[in-house]
Amino acid sequence: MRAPSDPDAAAELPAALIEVLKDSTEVVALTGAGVSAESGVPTFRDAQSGLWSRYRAEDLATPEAFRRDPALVWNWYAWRRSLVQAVKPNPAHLALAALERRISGFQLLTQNVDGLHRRAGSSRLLELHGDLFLTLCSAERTPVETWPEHGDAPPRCPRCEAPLRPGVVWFGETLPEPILSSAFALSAGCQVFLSIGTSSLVQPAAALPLCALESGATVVEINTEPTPLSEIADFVLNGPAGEIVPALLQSAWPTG
Ligand code: BV8
Repeated sequence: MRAPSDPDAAAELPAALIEVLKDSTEVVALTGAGVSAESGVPTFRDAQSGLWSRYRAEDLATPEAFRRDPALVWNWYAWRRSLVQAVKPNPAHLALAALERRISGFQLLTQNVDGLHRRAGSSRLLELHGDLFLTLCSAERTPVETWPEHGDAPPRCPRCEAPLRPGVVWFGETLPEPILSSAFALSAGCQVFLSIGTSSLVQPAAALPLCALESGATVVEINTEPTPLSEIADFVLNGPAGEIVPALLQSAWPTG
């Protein structure tokens, strides 16, 4: 099913989808960079801007890049933190936070590290790839809240002097176990799985909708472009998450 993007997105939603959603309480949503695009946060697929335009995100988000040039990688994350601090959650983030208040069995999984779901009010949230605003000692892997600023990039751990690193999961690093197994258990046990604003390319997150599908859930994809998931999802809603997610909330779960 495809609902073309439309100013009145609610009117375009397939009636069969609303029928399924309105009686569903066990709902899992997986979001990717596309859910933050309308807040002004560039997606991983977008070419990077300004002085970062000559780098590909996936080449910087690796332990190898950090080993090779820790200052470059530290400054890239500092740039991303300042960019995210200057923007705000968009209607898609806010609708997902409202959905959590309306159905007790709603659970949000995000690949994003920008913290915008939390700022929108989501709390039943698993951040699969970590958090831009968490800083770790690269040796101890423990959180570091404050550190003496000597102008170093990256700054040093106040406890052991090792370089500090962002608290995110880099390509080639494993996702934190309790979070990953919970994400698969939730996906296997849900009635509806919403895949929102993700290219469905990065593993193991991209396996979550397949796990839901194999367990009999209705899988809905919301994206402005087709992805590898589009061919197997039960419903594909083509359009911006900032329009479609609030329309889904209004049509399927209208009251709080
Ligand atoms: C791991 C944190 C064990 C850092 C990120 C199996 C097969 C093949 C490869 C692998 C595999 N298993 C592991 C790998 C390697 C790798 C991987 O998946 N590579 C890919 C590229 C093939 N995975 C890993 O390394 C993972 N670790 O599995 O450990 C292991 C290790 C090595 C080998 C084997 C096993 C760790 C992955 C986590 C990496 N960290 N982020 C940081 O942010 O700096 S991933 C990062 O990129 C994001 O978090 C995000 O997950 C991903 C980008 O994906 P999206 O979020 O989907 O964003 P993207 O830009 O791609 O797409 C945006 C979408 O939105 C588009 O579809 C667009 O159309 C849409 N859109 C745009 N605007 C809108 C919109 N939709 C709706 N509305 C709009 N307005």
